Amino acid sequence: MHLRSVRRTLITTTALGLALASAPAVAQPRTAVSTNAPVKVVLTVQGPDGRLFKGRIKTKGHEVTTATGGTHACDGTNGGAHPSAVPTPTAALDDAARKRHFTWDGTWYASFDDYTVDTIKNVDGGGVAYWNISVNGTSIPVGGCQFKLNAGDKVAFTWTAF
Ligand code: B12
Repeated sequence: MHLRSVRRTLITTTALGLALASAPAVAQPRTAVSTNAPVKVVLTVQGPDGRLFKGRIKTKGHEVTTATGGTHACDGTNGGAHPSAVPTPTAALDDAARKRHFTWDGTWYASFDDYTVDTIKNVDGGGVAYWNISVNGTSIPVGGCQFKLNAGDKVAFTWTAF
């Protein structure tokens, strides 16, 4: 009786082990993956005396070069904001500048791993204002190379008095 019980337990355990080993892998839930595929956004540059630029720009995160700040990544990985490259506001400005042949300049701050955008089309803050960066009407809480853009976003660089 005792032997039969042990054998039954062994058979059940083996069968269970085999069933688990051959069970199909449990499907992983799909999570939103950040990609650096190009997105189209609407970029506006609003200066002190009116609009300096408005257009639809195809953009992705990329390395940028400024006269004052040098060459650095501007793809959302700045400051560890995103684990992989994504489109960003400052990269969108850079794409617009290259495609529509205007200039911008920015200072690199290693402490933030980001630029401040200081001059667009040779317009600076003149000590009384700065270039505010907003996306869909909201001022972004991080630098322009750290914020992730999505397709259709409205990106604005607005000359704003302190
Ligand atoms: C004052 C200030 C500003 C001033 C700086 C000029 C001035 N007249 O003083 C102005 C108004 C220009 C400014 C702008 C912005 N700022 Co600011 N600012 C500050 C603040 C309150 C104090 C900085 C300071 O004086 N430190 C003391 C001095 C001695 O140290 P410092 O290193 O020399 O300071 C310089 C830098 O901080 C730099 N700076 C200021 N803001 C930013 C933002 C970025 C992204 C970078 C790279 C550098 C930078 O300007 C300072 C003066 O030269 C900090 C908050 C804080 N408590 O640190 C936020 C702060 C640095 N700013 C911040 C942000 C997000 C911005 C903007 C991107 C906001 C926006 N949506 O437009 C813009 C920059 C836009 C652009 N053109 O690129 C964030 C940065 C967060 C991050 N991880 O990137 C902070 C930390 C506020 C926050 N959200 O918590 N800012």
